[in-house]
Amino acid sequence: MEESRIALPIGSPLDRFIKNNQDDFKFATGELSQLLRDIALSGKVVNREINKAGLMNIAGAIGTQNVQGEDQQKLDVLANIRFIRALTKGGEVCAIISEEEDEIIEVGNDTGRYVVAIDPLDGSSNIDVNVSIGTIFSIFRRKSPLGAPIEERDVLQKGTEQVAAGYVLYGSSTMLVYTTGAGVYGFTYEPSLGEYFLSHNKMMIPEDGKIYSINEGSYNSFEDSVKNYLDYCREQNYSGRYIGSLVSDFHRNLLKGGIYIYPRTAKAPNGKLRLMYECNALAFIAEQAGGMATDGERRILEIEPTELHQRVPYFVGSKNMVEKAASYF
Ligand code: P6P
Repeated sequence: MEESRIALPIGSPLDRFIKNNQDDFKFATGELSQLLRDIALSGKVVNREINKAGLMNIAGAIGTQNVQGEDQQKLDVLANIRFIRALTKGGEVCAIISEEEDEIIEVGNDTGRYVVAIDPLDGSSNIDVNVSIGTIFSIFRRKSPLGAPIEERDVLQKGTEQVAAGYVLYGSSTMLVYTTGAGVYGFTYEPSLGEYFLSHNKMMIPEDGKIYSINEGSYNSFEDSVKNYLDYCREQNYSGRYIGSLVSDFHRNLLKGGIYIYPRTAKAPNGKLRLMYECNALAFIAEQAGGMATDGERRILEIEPTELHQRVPYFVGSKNMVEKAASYF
């Protein structure tokens, strides 16, 4: 096999890619570069800590619960600290909302023009069993004037107001996938060089797929519309693939085609996933890649948030599959 087929040319490093595509970001390129650099750097640090979790006493729960009432894992707390510290030091952010924090974090940068909504480490209960996990982030512009106190309208913004969004996937390789509204780009981290390199240019999700991701253990409490769609998936001989880590399931479906569903259940009457720092970001990515994201009836990006940790039912992935699922509502 000639060398070129196994030694693929290395893609652009992240910084150079952002500079080369500056027209894609309607605000100052330097601000986006700094924001993505802060997130990318935190991703490198968290990646290192995840890779050593088995060797250092940082796996497992720490005995506290977050605002969601979920047991906090040591790496949840560590990742939360890393991202908040990096975004604060970067100077571009004025406020952060995080899955791990009850309230809005005002970072004290009065000149910061951006607000970041983040799930520092989604799927963290999988850390102890060495299953891939991820960080999910959304970036908004603040609405209130620079220097003025942070207002609720700065953080509770519809998904359509996102200026950028993405995720870091700590998998067999660590990847940063993001969009600024001009397509979806995937960067693979090369630890030996400490750089992310473009590996997936202009990612597009297949319009159709044969993979559905849902926790069928909750089948008995699903609405009939969801049960009817699952019956359809079985009739079509689709494959059920559910890692229990949203970013991993989403990323596989983005590459191969598929649908991820977290519907209303008895335990989660409004669904489990959070609008502000899980659903909006992946909905933005999905739509930019030609896919769709709804709560079964409404476009996710159009949902007006009413509270920081609001949950919504979630259907995201290949356009034709999400439309088919929605046809049962
Ligand atoms: P369940 C992880 O806690 C998470 O937020 C997603 O990453 C994942 O898809 C889902 O919840 C798993 O939830 O109820 O199926 O265990």
